Amino acid sequence: MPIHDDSRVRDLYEHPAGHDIIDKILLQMGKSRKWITNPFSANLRLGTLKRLSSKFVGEDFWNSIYVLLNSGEDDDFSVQIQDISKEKDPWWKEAVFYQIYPRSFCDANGDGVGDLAGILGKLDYLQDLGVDALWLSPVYDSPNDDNGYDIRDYRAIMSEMGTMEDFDRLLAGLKRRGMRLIMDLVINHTSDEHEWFQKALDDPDGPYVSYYFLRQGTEDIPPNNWVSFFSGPAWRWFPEQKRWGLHLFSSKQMDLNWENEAMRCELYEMIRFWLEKGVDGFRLDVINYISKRQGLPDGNKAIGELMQFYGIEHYFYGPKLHDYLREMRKEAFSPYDAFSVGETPGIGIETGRLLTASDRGELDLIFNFDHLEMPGKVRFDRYRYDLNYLKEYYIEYHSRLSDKDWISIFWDNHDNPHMLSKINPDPAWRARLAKLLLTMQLTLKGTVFLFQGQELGRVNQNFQDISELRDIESVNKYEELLNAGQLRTQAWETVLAGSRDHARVPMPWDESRYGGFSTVKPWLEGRTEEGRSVMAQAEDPDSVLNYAKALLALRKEQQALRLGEIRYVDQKRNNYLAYFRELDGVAFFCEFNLSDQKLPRRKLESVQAGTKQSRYEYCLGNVPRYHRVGPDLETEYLEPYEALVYQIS
Ligand code: ISL
Ligand code: CA
Repeated sequence: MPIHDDSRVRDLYEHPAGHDIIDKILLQMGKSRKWITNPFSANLRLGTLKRLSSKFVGEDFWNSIYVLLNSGEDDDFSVQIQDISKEKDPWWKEAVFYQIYPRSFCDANGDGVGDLAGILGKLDYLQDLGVDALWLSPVYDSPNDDNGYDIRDYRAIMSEMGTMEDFDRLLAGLKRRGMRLIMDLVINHTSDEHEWFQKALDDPDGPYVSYYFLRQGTEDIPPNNWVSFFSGPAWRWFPEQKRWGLHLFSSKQMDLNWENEAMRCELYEMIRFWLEKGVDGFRLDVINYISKRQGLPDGNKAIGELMQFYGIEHYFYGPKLHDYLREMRKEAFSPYDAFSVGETPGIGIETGRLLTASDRGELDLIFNFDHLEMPGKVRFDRYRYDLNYLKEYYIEYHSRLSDKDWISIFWDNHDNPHMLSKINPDPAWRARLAKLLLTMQLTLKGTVFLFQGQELGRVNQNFQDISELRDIESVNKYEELLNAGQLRTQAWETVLAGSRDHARVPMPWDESRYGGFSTVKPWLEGRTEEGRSVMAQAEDPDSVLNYAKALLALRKEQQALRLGEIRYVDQKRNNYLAYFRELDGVAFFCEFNLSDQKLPRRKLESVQAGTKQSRYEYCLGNVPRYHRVGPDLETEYLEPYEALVYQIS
């Protein structure tokens, strides 16, 4: 249904993309959904709202939103596509993935950079931990302007990572252990050193020019006002060619033009090359950015200010996104029954469902990022994250899903400081909180993606100075803040709060000088902490590592924890999270204290509503005192950050 001035706010909120945009705006402003859902607002004509808000955002704001909403071709759930996965519960729904950031995992040849041979040497560790599949951040040939997210050659291995033989050995090692592998597919952009881009520069009339966005012009005015995620304009001037090239990320990451069919075909062929080798699927980098609005119009000012990036409304959910994804699935993924998880910054619940519903033939899963920061906050803010928000996020998310939807569950990745540190950096709670987060992650309903080191309860680093950071985003941002007139101390505070390098410091394997990661100074140094290494934790029965193993083993044993329905109880109670997971008569009860204070506990009967069984058997918890069955469970308090899992019979 088209959205126009005569539509009501209610209509807008019923439109999938409209819903997500409103949610995003509210989130960004730190406002509650009640702003929109109360009957007065819901009934408001958009034309009226436009008039009322014109003073703040200008008329253009609403026109930009209309364009965005009315350009999607299939924005409803009625489109049902061929190519439905045959299985009702494919393997990836039950899997626990483990993300490896290869530069920082293990360095086998002593040059300070992690490599494939290093990963190969740790496969027993990973199998023993109990994960089912690995996701490798990029290991392709790259000049490493953005640590491999700038690919020079999709079919070659980065020299620092090793060789194709190392890769084949790694894949074989995984298969032998019954584990799977997904790779990182970065196809929104390539390195400027990629052969295609080089050819585009060399031959201004040749076929490769339209593989990218290269626009003729003059040096003083870029083609539009879009900005890069890594600071500055999204356009780079090529003086020899007198052309501007679009790059949403670093100036060495040139955006590919997906309108070009030949380019798309080459990508699909490359995907098949890896699937032929036997990889099980891909994580697709910023895949929702691949379709840019025709003509690349200027970004709306109000939207730009609100979202902090100009131009975003023209590509975060572009007009041909669904078409491209379907084509790619058909041409490359389906023939191999390969798995896909899209990294989709800015995509909300409803648009996410459109991208992943099992009968739409697009992606299998996405990463939705709305839970990583509290409403009104961005990654570079320093604040305490309230776990009650995480709870509300999942209650809402799960309530919106149908049988055709499935979601991913993750707290950490290579682009974010650790969730644990945001919630409570006090070292006294570190191990307990790490265990609580793992317990939630492994018992909520969805596919789990762990990030390396989560099993150790890793936290943010106390980097001292910008010279210690390596990430291009951090380095550019610091520069940008100084140029904008901030003091060094101020700029540093900001960068330190949000730097992606917190997640990228090397894994600590043992207690030696460089943590057993390498024999020499690593490419990015973290502080060594006594007793936190894999080796030390393996020996400590109460360690986060051993807890993680027990939890993974429990999940592996219990189908109800993987596929079971989720039913939240006592939802309104602050600082308290509780839910049942149920499948074929097997039930689990998970209970959490989300605060650092003791929480008076309800009698179990009061939360049992709807469950006939009554015997609660303790399975696991992060406070060692509930090793009992039956009425003893009715202890009066939950300890700070306590997490408990019971089986009910
Ligand atoms: O860190 C961010 C920039 O502010 C995120 O928005 C991040 O860039 C975004 O989630 C996309 O991330 C992915 O693509 C980037 C790469 O740098 C990230 O490491 C990758 O995960 C460009 O390829
Ligand atoms: Ca190395």
